[in-house]
Amino acid sequence: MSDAWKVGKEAKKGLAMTQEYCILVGVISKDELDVQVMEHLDELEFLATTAGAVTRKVFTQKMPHPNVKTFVGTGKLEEIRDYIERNEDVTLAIFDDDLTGKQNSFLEEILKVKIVDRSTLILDIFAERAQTAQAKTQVELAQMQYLLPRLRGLWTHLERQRGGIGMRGPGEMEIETDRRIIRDKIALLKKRLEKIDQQAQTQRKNRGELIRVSLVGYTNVGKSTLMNVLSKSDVFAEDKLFATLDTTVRKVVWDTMPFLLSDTVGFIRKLPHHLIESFKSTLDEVRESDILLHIVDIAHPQHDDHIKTVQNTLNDLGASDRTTLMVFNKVDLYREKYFDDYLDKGTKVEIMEEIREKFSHQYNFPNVLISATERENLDELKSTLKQMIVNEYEVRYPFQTKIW
Ligand SMILES: Nc1nc2c(ncn2[C@@H]2O[C@H](COP(=O)(O)OP(=O)(O)OP(=O)(O)O)[C@@H](O)[C@H]2O)c(=O)[nH]1
Ligand SMILES: [Mg+2]
Repeated sequence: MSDAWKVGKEAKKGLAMTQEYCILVGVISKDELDVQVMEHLDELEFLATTAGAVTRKVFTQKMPHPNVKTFVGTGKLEEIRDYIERNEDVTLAIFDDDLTGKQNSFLEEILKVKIVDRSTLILDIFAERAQTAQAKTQVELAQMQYLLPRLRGLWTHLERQRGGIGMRGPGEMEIETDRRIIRDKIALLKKRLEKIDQQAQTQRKNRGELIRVSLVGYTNVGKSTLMNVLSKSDVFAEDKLFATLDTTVRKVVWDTMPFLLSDTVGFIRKLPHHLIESFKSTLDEVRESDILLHIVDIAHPQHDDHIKTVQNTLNDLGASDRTTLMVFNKVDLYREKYFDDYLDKGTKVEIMEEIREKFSHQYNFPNVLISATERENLDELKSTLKQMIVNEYEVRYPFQTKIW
């Protein structure tokens, strides 16, 4: 039977997901290495894939900073326009840096395709992934706040489309009206969030005096996978960015020791500022944790950069002083990528020990190397974490020998 005969949910879903094809555009500044930029653009491509678009071509240009009007130089813009004209299936151009309203409408006029910047793309993915009222409200708030300062530039474009002359007066007025609508909406969303936050706060208080452990880290490093392994739960994990948006908290009991384990949204480079702001309440779980498990994808070539991004974000949240265990995950993938068949087992073990040693010097935290999917070295992770939790309980309840 052909697909056209399928009715109901499945068919509808298929129709909604008509394949979009895109190009990516990035500017390389002087102090960035080419390989670094290519990896950043790989990440942008991964974001595009997560949002459902297939990347046709990547354009880069070396310049000190993006052009205020055209983003890339005029020659490069011509090249991009030519490409888009020759490839009719391309309907979307994604830019690696944030665009002003003006740049956005100018580029749209020249390239005649949908223009999306990095923040908009991330916000779009977040909007699609948001499940709870809290996440939905947070994303909408961030979207509105992102839009507000860009409104004028976007409007100029609309005015021109309508003929311009004679439109300036009403146009201005409409910008003001739109601004007011957006400001009102922002105020409303903030109020709604406050209410949700209060409920969440009460919930957190009701959880009593258990030690709280949070999984933090860059997106797609395996936080949810580890959450499932450690708490035997069923949290959504997927090889896409931002699989998790809402915080999940589970009570875990090891032997007789109870604690709370939470999994939360992953971090990423250049995470839109408004998004961090509006996700602050979701991230309260991190801020109020006693122990952080900082998960790192050791097989990712940019893992050092990822660690820095996570540390900076934790710093912004005021959670950088927390007791931390660094968990280097995906060692199986690391071996697959970097070890050749001729290495004997002993050498492999030695290399992994050296890496671990290097990390211990580089970061002032204890660490373990594991594979969450292959369940490798989980005993060491568990016993190290358990000891850390016991220590926290002892600090909190110094006069009790065993509080659980
Ligand atoms: N090879 C390998 N893959 C892993 C390992 N741990 C997780 N993965 C895979 O990595 C992908 C991302 O895992 P998630 O658990 O969704 O990652 P996350 O950190 O929760 O991601 P976000 O919620 O998107 O921030 C999935 O496809 C997992 O199967 C591991 O130890 N080895
Ligand atoms: Mg996750």
